[in-house]
Amino acid sequence: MPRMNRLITPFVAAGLLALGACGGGGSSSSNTVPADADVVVRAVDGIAWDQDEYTATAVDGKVKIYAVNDSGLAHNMYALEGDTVVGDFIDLPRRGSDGALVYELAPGEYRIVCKIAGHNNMDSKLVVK
Ligand SMILES: [Cu+2]
Repeated sequence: MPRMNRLITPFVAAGLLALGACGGGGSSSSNTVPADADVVVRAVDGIAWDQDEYTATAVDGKVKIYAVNDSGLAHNMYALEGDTVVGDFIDLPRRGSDGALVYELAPGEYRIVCKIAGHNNMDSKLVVK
Protein backbone atom coordinates (compact mmCIF):
# COMPACT_ATOMS: atom_id res chain seq x y z
CA MET A 1 0.00 0.00 0.00
CA PRO A 2 2.39 2.76 -1.15
CA ARG A 3 -0.37 5.34 -0.99
CA MET A 4 -0.82 4.81 2.79
CA ASN A 5 2.90 5.22 3.40
CA ARG A 6 2.97 8.56 1.72
CA LEU A 7 0.13 9.75 3.94
CA ILE A 8 1.64 8.53 7.19
CA THR A 9 5.18 9.84 6.73
CA PRO A 10 4.38 13.56 7.11
CA PHE A 11 2.66 12.91 10.45
CA VAL A 12 5.68 11.08 11.84
CA ALA A 13 7.98 13.88 10.75
CA ALA A 14 5.77 16.49 12.41
CA GLY A 15 5.79 14.50 15.64
CA LEU A 16 9.58 14.40 15.74
CA LEU A 17 9.78 18.12 15.14
CA ALA A 18 7.40 18.75 18.04
CA LEU A 19 9.48 16.57 20.36
CA GLY A 20 12.64 18.37 19.35
CA ALA A 21 11.11 21.76 20.08
CA CYS A 22 9.99 20.56 23.51
CA GLY A 23 13.35 19.13 24.53
CA GLY A 24 15.24 22.25 23.54
CA GLY A 25 13.97 24.22 26.50
CA GLY A 26 15.35 22.01 29.21
CA SER A 27 18.27 20.04 27.93
CA SER A 28 20.80 22.83 27.62
CA SER A 29 20.74 26.24 29.23
CA SER A 30 21.16 29.44 27.31
CA ASN A 31 23.69 30.71 29.85
CA THR A 32 26.64 32.52 28.40
CA VAL A 33 29.86 30.63 28.88
CA PRO A 34 32.70 33.01 29.82
CA ALA A 35 35.08 33.31 26.89
CA ASP A 36 38.08 32.69 29.13
CA ALA A 37 36.74 29.50 30.75
CA ASP A 38 39.26 26.68 30.43
CA VAL A 39 36.70 23.98 31.08
CA VAL A 40 32.89 23.93 31.09
CA VAL A 41 31.11 21.53 33.46
CA ARG A 42 27.38 20.96 33.07
CA ALA A 43 25.09 19.21 35.53
CA VAL A 44 22.53 17.35 33.46
CA ASP A 45 19.38 15.34 34.15
CA GLY A 46 19.97 11.89 35.58
CA ILE A 47 22.22 13.18 38.43
CA ALA A 48 25.27 13.37 36.20
CA TRP A 49 27.90 15.67 34.79
CA ASP A 50 27.76 15.99 31.02
CA GLN A 51 31.17 14.32 30.64
CA ASP A 52 32.99 11.53 32.45
CA GLU A 53 36.28 13.26 31.78
CA TYR A 54 37.21 16.90 31.29
CA THR A 55 40.49 18.27 30.04
CA ALA A 56 41.92 21.71 30.70
CA THR A 57 45.17 23.41 29.93
CA ALA A 58 46.45 25.46 32.85
CA VAL A 59 47.47 29.03 32.11
CA ASP A 60 50.16 30.21 34.54
CA GLY A 61 49.13 27.33 36.83
CA LYS A 62 45.52 28.44 36.86
CA VAL A 63 42.41 26.81 35.45
CA LYS A 64 39.12 28.66 35.18
CA ILE A 65 36.20 26.29 35.65
CA TYR A 66 32.74 27.38 34.61
CA ALA A 67 29.90 25.25 35.96
CA VAL A 68 26.22 25.46 35.06
CA ASN A 69 23.14 23.57 36.15
CA ASP A 70 21.20 22.22 33.17
CA SER A 71 19.12 19.87 35.29
CA GLY A 72 16.03 20.08 37.46
CA LEU A 73 17.87 19.27 40.72
CA ALA A 74 20.16 21.24 43.02
CA HIS A 75 23.88 20.53 42.69
CA ASN A 76 27.24 21.93 43.66
CA MET A 77 30.63 21.54 42.07
CA TYR A 78 33.78 20.77 43.97
CA ALA A 79 37.24 20.21 42.56
CA LEU A 80 39.08 17.49 44.43
CA GLU A 81 42.64 16.27 44.37
CA GLY A 82 42.19 12.69 45.52
CA ASP A 83 39.74 13.20 48.40
CA THR A 84 40.94 16.71 49.26
CA VAL A 85 38.86 19.69 48.23
CA VAL A 86 40.79 22.24 46.21
CA GLY A 87 39.71 25.87 46.48
CA ASP A 88 36.11 27.00 46.75
CA PHE A 89 33.00 25.34 45.39
CA ILE A 90 30.39 26.54 42.91
CA ASP A 91 26.82 26.38 44.16
CA LEU A 92 24.27 25.32 41.54
CA PRO A 93 20.96 25.39 43.44
CA ARG A 94 18.61 25.38 40.44
CA ARG A 95 18.38 25.08 36.69
CA GLY A 96 20.26 27.96 35.14
CA SER A 97 22.50 28.55 38.18
CA ASP A 98 26.09 29.00 37.17
CA GLY A 99 29.41 30.30 38.33
CA ALA A 100 33.06 30.46 37.46
CA LEU A 101 36.11 30.11 39.68
CA VAL A 102 39.82 30.16 39.06
CA TYR A 103 41.65 27.22 40.61
CA GLU A 104 45.38 26.87 41.04
CA LEU A 105 45.98 23.40 39.67
CA ALA A 106 49.30 21.84 38.82
CA PRO A 107 49.23 19.45 35.88
CA GLY A 108 47.67 16.17 36.96
CA GLU A 109 44.37 14.43 37.60
CA TYR A 110 41.58 15.87 39.67
CA ARG A 111 37.95 15.04 40.34
CA ILE A 112 34.84 17.09 39.64
CA VAL A 113 32.32 16.12 42.31
CA CYS A 114 28.86 17.09 43.54
CA LYS A 115 28.63 16.68 47.31
CA ILE A 116 24.86 16.53 47.64
CA ALA A 117 23.72 13.31 49.33
CA GLY A 118 22.91 10.64 46.78
CA HIS A 119 24.82 12.37 43.98
CA ASN A 120 27.84 10.07 44.18
CA ASN A 121 27.45 9.41 40.46
CA MET A 122 28.58 13.00 39.82
CA ASP A 123 32.27 12.16 40.05
CA SER A 124 34.12 12.91 36.84
CA LYS A 125 37.79 13.17 36.07
CA LEU A 126 39.52 16.47 35.31
CA VAL A 127 42.84 16.19 33.57
CA VAL A 128 44.94 19.35 33.81
CA LYS A 129 47.75 19.70 31.32
CU1 LIG B 1 24.43 16.92 42.34
